[in-house]
Amino acid sequence: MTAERPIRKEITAAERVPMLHQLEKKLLWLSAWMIHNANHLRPNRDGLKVGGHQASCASAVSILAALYFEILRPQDRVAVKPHAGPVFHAINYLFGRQTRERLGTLRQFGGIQPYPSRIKDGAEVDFSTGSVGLGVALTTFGALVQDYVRLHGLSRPEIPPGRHVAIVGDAELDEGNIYEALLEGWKHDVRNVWWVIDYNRQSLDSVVPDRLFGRIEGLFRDMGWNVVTLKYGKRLEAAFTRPEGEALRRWIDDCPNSLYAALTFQGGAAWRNALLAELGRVPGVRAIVDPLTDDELADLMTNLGGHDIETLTEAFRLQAESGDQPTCFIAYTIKGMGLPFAGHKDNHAGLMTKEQMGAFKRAMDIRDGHEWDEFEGLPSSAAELQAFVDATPFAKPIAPEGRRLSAPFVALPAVLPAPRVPPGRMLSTQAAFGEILAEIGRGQGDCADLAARIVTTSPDVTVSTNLGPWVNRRGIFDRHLKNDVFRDAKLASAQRWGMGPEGQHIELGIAEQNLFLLLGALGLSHDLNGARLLPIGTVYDPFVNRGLDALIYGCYQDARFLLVSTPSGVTLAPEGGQHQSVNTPLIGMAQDRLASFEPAYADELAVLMRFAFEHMQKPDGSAVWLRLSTRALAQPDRVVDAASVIAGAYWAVPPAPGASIAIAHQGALAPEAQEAFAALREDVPEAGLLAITSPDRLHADWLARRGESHIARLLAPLARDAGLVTILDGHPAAHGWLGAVRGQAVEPLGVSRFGQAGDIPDLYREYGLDAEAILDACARALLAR
Ligand SMILES: Cc1ncc(C[n+]2csc(CCOP(=O)(O)OP(=O)(O)O)c2C)c(N)n1
Ligand SMILES: [Mg+2]
Repeated sequence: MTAERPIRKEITAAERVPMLHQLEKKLLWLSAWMIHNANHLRPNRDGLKVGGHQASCASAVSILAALYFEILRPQDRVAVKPHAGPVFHAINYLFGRQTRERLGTLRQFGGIQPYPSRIKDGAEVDFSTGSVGLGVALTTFGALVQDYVRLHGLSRPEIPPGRHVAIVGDAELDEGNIYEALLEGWKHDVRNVWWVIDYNRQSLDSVVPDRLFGRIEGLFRDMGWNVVTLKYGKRLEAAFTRPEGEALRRWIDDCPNSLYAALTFQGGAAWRNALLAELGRVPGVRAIVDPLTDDELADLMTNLGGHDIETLTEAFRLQAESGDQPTCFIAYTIKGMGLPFAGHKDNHAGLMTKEQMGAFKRAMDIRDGHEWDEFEGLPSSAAELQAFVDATPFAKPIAPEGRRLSAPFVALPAVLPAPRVPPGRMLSTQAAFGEILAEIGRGQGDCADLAARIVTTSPDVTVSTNLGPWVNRRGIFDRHLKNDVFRDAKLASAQRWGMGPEGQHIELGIAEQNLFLLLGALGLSHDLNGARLLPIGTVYDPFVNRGLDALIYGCYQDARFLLVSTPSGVTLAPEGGQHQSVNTPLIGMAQDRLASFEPAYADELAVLMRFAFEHMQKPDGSAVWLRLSTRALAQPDRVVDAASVIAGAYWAVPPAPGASIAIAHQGALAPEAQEAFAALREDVPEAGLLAITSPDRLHADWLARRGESHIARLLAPLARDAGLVTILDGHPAAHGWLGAVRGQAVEPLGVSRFGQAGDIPDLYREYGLDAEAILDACARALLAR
């Protein structure tokens, strides 16, 4: 009797290759099977195609196998191209971090998402992907944030710095945000990033893509990146070294995209015909081609770098050993490699038929009923393979709590230092924001912890959004110490901007998508670095739209940040229509995981900033958005009701019971509402004046609690048929819904057309925002009763 063979832990690189091959094969099977199962083996109740991307998965299995089972370390953080989601989950399954049951739930309600999702797929997902280009760029900002955390001494000492890796679909390189991120990464000397491009144009080097790729390669190099091109695998490289093998290389190099793809799809006989037609008279090529069967020839001709485990692991290892320069790997692949539609141009959404799947299953040696088995159909024993997987570096946990790290709560003062406002002082919310932040920036007393964890950022609007005084106190972050030349030369400037590793403001170029990607990365630092940051990003309100997809993406990842958008609305008057925002209050209401506010006064702002710092840290909290203004308002002398400001509204002047009308105002239009209210009161003394700080919070609370909601209680004293005149410097639909709370009629005032240059009196008149327009609306509301 032979005892069970002992499993050797230490095996050589050469011995590892066959094991990696087997795992690669398993990933190909499991990803295809997950998608097949979702489409063909679950009941379909609505007749819709379930979908999935077997070809995109097949394209990336070798790259992912090489990375996860050989190269990645626990501290590395990865963005997997969206359409390789099933491969990612199959990998976690082999690591024992995903269950067999869940593999069967791909694209099912409550199941595995089509594209890796932090909030829905759990702790193994480092970065969500789906909107192409964003996940790739996020790795650059993730690396920047890791640098920031380490240089500020906030990182966990037992966790070494990780590499930020993106597995990139080649089409993602068409997204402009990629190039914005490359430029910003260069400016900040971001290192420790790898982008591995799954270059599956299903062809090699027709003239156009080749020249295009030359360009892209050049772009990466210009930005200080190392570029490693993995075009051919070991077997083709070996063939090229044989006598006249260079002729074969030239032929493939020159083969147009479409022809290479078509031959890949057609298989060995077609390869032979094409080769013999052109190279049949080259004896060296005949010597390579003739001894091979059709299948062997097809294997050889499709032996590209991105499908060759040895080529991939060697290149990755070499690069990992040679330092932390950002590196782009261009890995040539075939879309659908190993599947019946390999190379077919229409294969992106293609699914194997039941018959094709049957044949594939037989070829993979999978027995009926064993489709989900971890190591079914592989030559090595399950025990050997599991031991191999368990001994890979990535199998070790990054920390006892798992991939999602824990980070303690940052202590906050009971109240934030509010600006000094002698009654009647004129102050805008934007100026107040600058003052509050600068005061926190002193880092005194109970603000010390808070000041240390705030990190600000702005896309070239730092000074014009009043971050200047904070930056003067806390400095600009730079990996390298740099002097302020103006200060050294004693040239007068209000901005004293020293730069160094201790700085707490990250200055960005003007691209707003980068702002939101950076806020996303900073806002995940507690999870990814185990160090909680309180990021604040400032931007002009209209240009939130310019970065909107990246903002939504940040929210989708559950990143925690404070967005301060200012100035806003037509109130910024002389700047004109492109700088005047209309739709942003509606975005604030509609965006999940983003609590949006628009305060009118400094005391409200101080309450909301404190709320934000707390809400950003709560497990059930979210990011926060404050829409501010440059219009200075006379500050009230009062003690504000913090809970109501946070809930979204309070009565500035409560109505008498049964009142027939109320005016509700938001943000910088408070004076117009107050003026109109004073006039209204002369005729209707029971009227009320409602100050709204957040239609978003009011609306969400109303949806959740209806009659018990904050707004329902606020409106309860008014008569059932009372009129509500509402006003904000933004789209009136933000308030239109208030009529549904208790069935009262609403006259919503606001802006629904592009703004234009002018002064406030002219613009408020033109857009119906002045006291007269409010009184007209009151008259209409009262008449309509
Ligand atoms: C911003 C965005 N636009 C469009 C899409 C729809 N879409 C999904 S995949 C895809 C092409 C992906 O090609 P590539 O990145 O090369 O991936 P692969 O070939 O590896 O499947 C497109 C346009 C998307 N997901 N995101
Ligand atoms: Mg592609």
